[in-house]
Amino acid sequence: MKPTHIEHIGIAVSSIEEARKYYEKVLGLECYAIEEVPEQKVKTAFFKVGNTKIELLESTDPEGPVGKFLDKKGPGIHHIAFAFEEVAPALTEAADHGAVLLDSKPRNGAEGLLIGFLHPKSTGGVLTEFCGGK
Ligand code: CMX
Repeated sequence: MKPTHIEHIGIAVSSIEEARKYYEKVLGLECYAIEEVPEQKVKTAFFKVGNTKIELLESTDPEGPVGKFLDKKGPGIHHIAFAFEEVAPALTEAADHGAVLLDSKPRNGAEGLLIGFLHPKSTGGVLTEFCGGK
């Protein structure tokens, strides 16, 4: 099962208010949504670039996934998200090929999409998200 496109690239930032200046002033992109996701312990800001989005991720808790990432690696690319027509079979197929699932079945993510993460140790060091429908 092939992804249809890169849905978004997640970028860990220390502060959305600071980081958004680059995307808005240098790249000329428009922030179309800012949303807190308490269960992920992040605040997010979204920008569209064609069919793909940039998701800025600011931590709301040092013990959350982005808080720990920032502490260890500093700001930078946190994850890449691939879009699939159907997420559940894509996750099953990835697991059959040796990927380690952080979500054994899809859960609800932003913008009404289903999402599931793959452990970076099983994807060449890149935290990977599958997202899409069904
Ligand atoms: N990219 C690449 N490697 C990463 C990583 C990332 N984003 N986050 C952690 N790692 C590495 C760690 O550096 C560590 O490497 P070493 O063993 O070489 O030191 C390894 O993965 C395992 O780290 P860990 O300490 O066992 O695990 P963590 O507690 O840091 O958790 C992870 C890592 C990926 C399991 C966790 O962050 C996770 O479950 N992520 C999925 C959910 C998520 O990231 N949510 C935030 C975004 C939500 C959104 O987009 O809305």
